[in-house]
Amino acid sequence: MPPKMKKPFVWAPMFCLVAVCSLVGCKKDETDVTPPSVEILTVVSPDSVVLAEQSFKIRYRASDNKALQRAEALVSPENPAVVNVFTPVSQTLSGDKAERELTIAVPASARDGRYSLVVTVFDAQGNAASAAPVVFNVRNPNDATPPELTVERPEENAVFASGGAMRVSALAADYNSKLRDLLVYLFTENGAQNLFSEEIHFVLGGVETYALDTTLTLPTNLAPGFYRLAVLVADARLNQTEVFRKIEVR
Ligand SMILES: [Ca+2]
Ligand SMILES: [Ca+2]
Repeated sequence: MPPKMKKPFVWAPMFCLVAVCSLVGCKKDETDVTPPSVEILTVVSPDSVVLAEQSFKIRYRASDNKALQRAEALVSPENPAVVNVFTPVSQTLSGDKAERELTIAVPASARDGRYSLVVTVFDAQGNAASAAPVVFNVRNPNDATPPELTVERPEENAVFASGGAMRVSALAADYNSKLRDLLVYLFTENGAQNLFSEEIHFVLGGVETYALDTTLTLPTNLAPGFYRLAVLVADARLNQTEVFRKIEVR
């Protein structure tokens, strides 16, 4: 009966596995799938203005059916064109209830505008819940960043006629102290002289972005040759950006 002799050796490992499972509990454990709850207790009102390099505190209350693990505060600008310079703030929690404070520091490079702050709480199983966003304003009185400026028209080396029309289009943006003025100049090739008879000046009055699209008339007495068109934009603290285009008059 040699074949039957082998059976105990085949079944023995499976029996052992079942025995080990019954000892350590291989049946699926009851997993916590209930997220925590969180609410903000001290609210920063939407009209609140926080200066760059200052900080403020926000108090929240959280609870979980089992165990809280951590809280995280994320600040993000409401305007998606603004680069987020805030870093997340994290806080370790324990127990099933917590009432704590988070300190939010406004970076020196934060731009003016509205921001929203979301506090999210995680339990030990990774279930998460977020409180309703808190909105606040940032003002940066130390704006040393010049505006952003892109000139779309005219293109480099575009050709025009003396006395002819020239379409000028540009996009300007400043999210700190905001846009104040936009000027257009036409210089001789060495930049010596502004050739427009009138000042081409757009008063922007504190907008964050401005799209220029205008048609200017070139002076009638331009000799054939190359000229430089300059578009200059200034923010409220007179930081300036200037973009040049070389044009040809034939
Ligand atoms: Ca839970
Ligand atoms: Ca600026």
